[in-house]
Amino acid sequence: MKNIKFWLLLFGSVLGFTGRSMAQNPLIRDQFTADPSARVFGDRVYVYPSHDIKATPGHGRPGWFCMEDYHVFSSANLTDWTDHGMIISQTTVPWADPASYSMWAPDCIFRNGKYYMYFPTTMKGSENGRGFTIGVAVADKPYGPFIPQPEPIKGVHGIDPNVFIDKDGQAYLYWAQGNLYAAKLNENMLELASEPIILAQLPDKGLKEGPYLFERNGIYYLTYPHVANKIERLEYATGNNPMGPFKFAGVIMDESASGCWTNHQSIIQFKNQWYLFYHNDDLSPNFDKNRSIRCDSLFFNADGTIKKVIPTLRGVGITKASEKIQIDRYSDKDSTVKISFLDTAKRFDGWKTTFNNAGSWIRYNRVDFESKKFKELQILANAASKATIEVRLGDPNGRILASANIAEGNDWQVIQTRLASLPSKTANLVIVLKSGTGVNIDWISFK
Ligand code: FUB
Repeated sequence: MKNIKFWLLLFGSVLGFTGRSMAQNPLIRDQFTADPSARVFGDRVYVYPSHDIKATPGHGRPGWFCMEDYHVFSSANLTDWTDHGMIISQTTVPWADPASYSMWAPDCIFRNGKYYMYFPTTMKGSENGRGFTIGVAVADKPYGPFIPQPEPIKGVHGIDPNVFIDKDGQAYLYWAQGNLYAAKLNENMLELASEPIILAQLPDKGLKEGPYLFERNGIYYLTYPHVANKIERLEYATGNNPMGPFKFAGVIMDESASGCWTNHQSIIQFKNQWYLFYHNDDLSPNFDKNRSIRCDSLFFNADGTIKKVIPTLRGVGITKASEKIQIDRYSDKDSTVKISFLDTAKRFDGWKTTFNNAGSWIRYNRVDFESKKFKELQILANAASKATIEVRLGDPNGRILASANIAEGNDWQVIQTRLASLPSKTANLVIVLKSGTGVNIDWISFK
């Protein structure tokens, strides 16, 4: 068994697998992912998330987080994501309990030609999977193969490791155990170089975890999820030193509207834009321990404070007009348009959009027409009554690009219709129900 895992790890890290991943939220649609730690390495963004799975009898604790390994994902454009496969498993870390299913939020950083991945889990022999500690695995490439160190980092007890290297080369390790902790790291990145301190002057009530520190224009931003009310929201505090003191500065993202109890963030700048990576329970709305990672743009005010990020389904990527455009990952819609799973028993299949009222609309931004001479619109749809759908440019009264008639029937049909006009470059599309009712759309596409 150990050998099979080893070859899978090596095979995955060398070849890279492309899973179903999209230019919208959630980013990954063929497995559960959480706690995204995003990093810019070279000209790509790498995301190191937790990998939620469902506990099964004898494997993990039912009703609780269950994670046995890590995958890493990368993208050059935040649209097309490559799943590089499994990079660390609980069965290949010498000191870890191979059956604890508690490989929680990780992080990864580059130094002196090596990639250091930090991850929390429980030790062999620990009682009931309690008592997290943090280990390191080292690789020559951001996607592995990662070789775990024989022992965890001495003197660290907790979860959610995060590493920051300051301009002077000093590295710091942050982690959580009810409170947020920090210590300097040795040059070798494998040992503490100072006694851990508790990062004070944050809100003193309510669980805080998931520290993630970054620096911008001399300000050190300590970001963290905090249970200020009933579930976690993302907050930040600022200081002028990586070890603090940090002063509470505001909320980055409010509590999830869906009620997902946890959230967990990382913030990066990529090609002159700042991004917030976080998670929600998109693919598992009834069990918030099977989460999915997301990404939205983040902006600063002139004084360096962070503008609150409103979570979106549209996310940050560009969608090509020739692809299946999943309009259920909309930018805006009127309140009568409903989104639901195509099949609640197969949620990884995705969602559909339902229109019931003439005039109702949904907008999907940033579709790239690649200056191509598309001739036809295709729509995968079904309808409770004969209906007409229009695709317009920019707003519900914008220029008509195409108009499609959908016959009555439960079966999904691909409707093809000639285009009336065509945008030349990136456009925002508005899909409007002209007449009819009970119209479901899976996707639209230009040919
Ligand atoms: O994913 C397990 C735990 O949930 C993480 O370590 C926390 O940050 C929370 O997201």
